[in-house]
Amino acid sequence: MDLTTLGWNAETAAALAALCQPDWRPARVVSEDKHSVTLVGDDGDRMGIIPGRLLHRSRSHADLPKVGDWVAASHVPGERKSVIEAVLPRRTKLARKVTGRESEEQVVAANVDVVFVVQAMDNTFNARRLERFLVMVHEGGSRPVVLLNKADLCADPDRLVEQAQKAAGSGTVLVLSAKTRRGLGQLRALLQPAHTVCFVGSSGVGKSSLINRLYGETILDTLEVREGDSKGRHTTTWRELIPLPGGALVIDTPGMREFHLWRVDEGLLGTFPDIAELADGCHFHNCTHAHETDCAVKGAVAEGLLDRKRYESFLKLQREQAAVRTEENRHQQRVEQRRARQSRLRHGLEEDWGEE
Ligand SMILES: Nc1nc2c(ncn2[C@@H]2O[C@H](COP(=O)(O)OP(=O)(O)OP(=O)(O)O)[C@@H](O)[C@H]2O)c(=O)[nH]1
Ligand SMILES: [Mg+2]
Ligand SMILES: [Zn+2]
Repeated sequence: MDLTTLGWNAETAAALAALCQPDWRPARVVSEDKHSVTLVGDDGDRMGIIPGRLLHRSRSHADLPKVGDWVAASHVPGERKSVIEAVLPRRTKLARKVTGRESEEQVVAANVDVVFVVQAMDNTFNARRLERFLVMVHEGGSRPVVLLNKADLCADPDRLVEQAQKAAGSGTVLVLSAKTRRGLGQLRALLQPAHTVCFVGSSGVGKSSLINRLYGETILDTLEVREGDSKGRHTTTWRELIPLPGGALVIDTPGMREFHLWRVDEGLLGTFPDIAELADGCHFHNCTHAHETDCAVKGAVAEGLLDRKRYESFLKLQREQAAVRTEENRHQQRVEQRRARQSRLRHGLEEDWGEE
C-alpha cells in the first residue's frame, strides 16, 4: 500500500520524523469503534489498539485517534494489530461541542480537505442551520462546499439557492439530486486523488445516497425519511474513510441532531465576512454589534444593507460562542484545581517519606 494514495505527504512525514522513534510506523485511522480503531499502513489493514498510556496522556477525548487521523504505531509481533503510540498533529479537523454538562470538544473527522455540507431542498432546508455548519467547517480549517440535494423535490430551486449562496458567501453551492443524478458531474469535479472529503448534515438529507452515487454502486445503507416531517432515521451510525474509484477518500458521517459551536472565533468571521468588514466602521474596537451605539453593523441593518435575519443569526452564534467559552473556562478551572490538589497530595506524601 502506497501511503501517498491515503494523503501521506512531506508534512506528515516530517511530523513523524520529529518523534525520533524509528520503529514507529505511520498509519491512517479509517474507522472507529468504541475500544479500537482500524488503521491502514503500508502493509494494509490492522487493528489499532489505544493503549492506556495514550488515554492517560490525552488532555481530553478530542486528542484520541479519530477517523482521518495519521498516527504513529508499533506492530504487535505475529498479529495484525498495532499499538497507537501517538496521534500526529491534525492539519484540519471537524469538531463540535459534545452535548452534556461539561463543555467538551468532539472531533468528527481529521485531516479533511473539503467538507460537503448537505441540505435537502425540501421543507427541512434551513439557512441558519447551514450557517452553523459553515462556521464549524471554517473553524476547523477545511474548505466548505454546500450541496443542495433532492433538487427533484423542489419546485422553486432558485429561492433556496439564493439563500444558500448568501450563507456560503464566496463558497461553492451545488444543486444536486442523488435520485436523478443531477449535478453529479460537478460534484465529481471537486474530488481529487488522495484528498479527503467529508459529508455532514442532518439525518435524511441524502449524504449516504450521494456517496453511493459517487462510488457507482450501493456500498452504504440508506433509509426512507419519515413521512410527515421529512426527518431522517439516523441510518448511518459510524464514520469510515472510504476510497472512491477516482482516488479521493470520503468520510460519511451520521446525521447530526445538534451541532453546537466549539470555539469558533475565526469560523464566525469566516462565515460572516460581510459583518467582519462592516465592523471596521464601528466606533468601539471591541464592539459586539448587539447594544452599542455608533455601530456600523446595526447601521447597515437599519439601512437594509445587511439582511436582518442574517444579523440575528450572527448575534445568536456569537452569544453561543461566549457561553461555550465561559463553560470551557469553568471546566479548565476545575481541571487545574484537581491537578493542584493531586500535586499537593503527592508533595505532601513525598515530604512525609523524606522525613522517614
Ligand atoms: N427524492 C429524493 N430522495 C433522495 C435523494 N437523495 C436521497 N434521497 C432519499 O432520502 C432518504 C435518506 O437518504 P440517506 O442517504 O440515507 O440520508 P443520510 O443523509 O445518509 O441520512 P443519515 O445516515 O441518517 O444521516 C433515502 O430514502 C433516499 O433514497 C434525492 O436526491 N431525491
Ligand atoms: Mg447516511
Ligand atoms: Zn458594531
